[in-house]
Amino acid sequence: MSLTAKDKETVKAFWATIAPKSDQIGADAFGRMLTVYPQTKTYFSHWKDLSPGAAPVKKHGKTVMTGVGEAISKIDDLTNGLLTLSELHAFQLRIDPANFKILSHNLLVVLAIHFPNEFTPEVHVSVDKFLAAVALALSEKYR
Ligand code: HNI
Repeated sequence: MSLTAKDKETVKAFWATIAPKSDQIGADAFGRMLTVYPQTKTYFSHWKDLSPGAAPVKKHGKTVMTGVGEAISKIDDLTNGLLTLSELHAFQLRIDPANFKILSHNLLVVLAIHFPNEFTPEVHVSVDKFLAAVALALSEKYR
């Protein structure tokens, strides 16, 4: 299931296309995750307002997108590139890695909504593979 050169090229080009809307995509995907999969809210119970559009939800959506952007820059070696982030989620935050898949799914949904023309079946496959590889790399430190 490794990313081909073509997948990497497709992901990079698509990410460049969505870059201007990155903050909004992150906020929408993250807010959607909290609403549709309420079990994910347990990690953010220290926030006052967990509803879509709330300030901390928007801010963290942006943070996650920065992480995804970093993953793109390390796309050739995600395991090493995301090691620090994996350690943070595993040891400090203790995020159940099942949640990485849930967030990835929500990101795909929001990308499809915002970019109906650019999010072609071909892009869908490559971005899905990329996010699965990111989730795997983030899960690295759990074993
Ligand atoms: Ni995640 C913090 C990236 C999935 C819960 N997360 C971060 C930070 C980045 C990040 C970047 C900030 C790190 C720092 O401060 O140094 N997270 C990512 C990425 C993904 C992801 C790239 C998946 C694509 N995180 C998730 C998921 C959950 C999650 C699925 C829980 C459901 N993350 C957190 C929590 C924090 C966090 C909790 C700390 C938030 C805070 O500020 O309190």
